Amino acid sequence: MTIVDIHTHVYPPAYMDLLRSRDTVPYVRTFPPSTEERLIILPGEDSSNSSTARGRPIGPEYYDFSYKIAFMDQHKIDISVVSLANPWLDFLPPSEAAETAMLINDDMDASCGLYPGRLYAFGTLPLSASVEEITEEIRRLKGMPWIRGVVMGTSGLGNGLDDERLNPVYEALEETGQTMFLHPHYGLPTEVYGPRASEYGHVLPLALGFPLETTIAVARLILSGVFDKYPGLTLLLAHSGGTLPFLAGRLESVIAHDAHLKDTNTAPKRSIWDVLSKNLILDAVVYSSVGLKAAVDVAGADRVLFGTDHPFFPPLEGEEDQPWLSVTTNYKAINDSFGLERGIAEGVLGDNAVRLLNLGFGRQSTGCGLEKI
Ligand code: 5CU
Repeated sequence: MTIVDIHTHVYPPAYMDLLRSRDTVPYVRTFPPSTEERLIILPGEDSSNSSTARGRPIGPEYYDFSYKIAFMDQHKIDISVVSLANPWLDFLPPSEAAETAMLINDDMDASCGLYPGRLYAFGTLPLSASVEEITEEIRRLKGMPWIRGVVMGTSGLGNGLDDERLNPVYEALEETGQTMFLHPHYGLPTEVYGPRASEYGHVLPLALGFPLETTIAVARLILSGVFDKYPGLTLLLAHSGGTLPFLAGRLESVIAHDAHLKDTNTAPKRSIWDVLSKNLILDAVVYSSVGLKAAVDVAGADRVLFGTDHPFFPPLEGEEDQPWLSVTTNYKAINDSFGLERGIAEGVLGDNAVRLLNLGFGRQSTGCGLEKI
């Protein structure tokens, strides 16, 4: 069995330099008297007075590829498809974006090459640059040995993913056969969390804001007809598609009842179920068999892929040497859901990723992740 982690992040050294040079979100700095570096990336987390709510500690597990490999070994992961973590290059001035994307992508590809067959990557796009520069980078990525697609947030060129100016980007992704890994960052407007939000740490924005952001972004893409126009476009959705598996029926029904869409003949031509089973791949980063079974129900057992979200959600203090709860929970959900149907479990754990992302076979697993739990 090959175990593949398709949702695993890194901030390569060139990106760390960028974060350390900044003093507005996103940035990395220390808060004396502590000498520990902290990473401040999420909208809203800059203003908290509490040190444990203000960003998160950042160490070499975020930027040193040898830590990624050690984490993989600890958790019996054979292959990882790494991606730059949020907020990618969204915040860069247009004049710096294209060059920085090339630097980061070259760095990612070369780092994967140091561990042949164990690391692949999703590239990063210079989304504040011109559309020509973005599509040029997509075509350049296609020629890189370890790159298998691109990671993207939900803001697109600034107006979201249903922006028609993105059509050349979708066209280039479809044409080059590269998967777009859609990942949240911006969440919901912070007011929805209320005046007591900071008392609740990161729970509301991460547990709910992230998946709802993804759900809305994909719904907008479907409504805009992007999948009618680009039927070969493939998106991998973070966190099992947010709440899309649960709400797909409602979305479909509301579309069918909308007089405006009917009058203007603008309803998407393909059903959501069809898009889910042909254009969307869901990760298995959902931490329960309830969510995982819903993901498999809507996308199909051959389109759900194991992931960890490493290095986010590390063990809390005192548990550093233990297997990561965030990982064992996802292994357990796979075992609880499909332990008796090994073909499905093996597909979700790695075979699907190998096939869909053309990973070839990594070194043989030293053990099945399920045996860990
Ligand atoms: O803990 C967090 O803030 C995050 C994040 O920003 N991005 C991510 O992918 N997971 C957790």
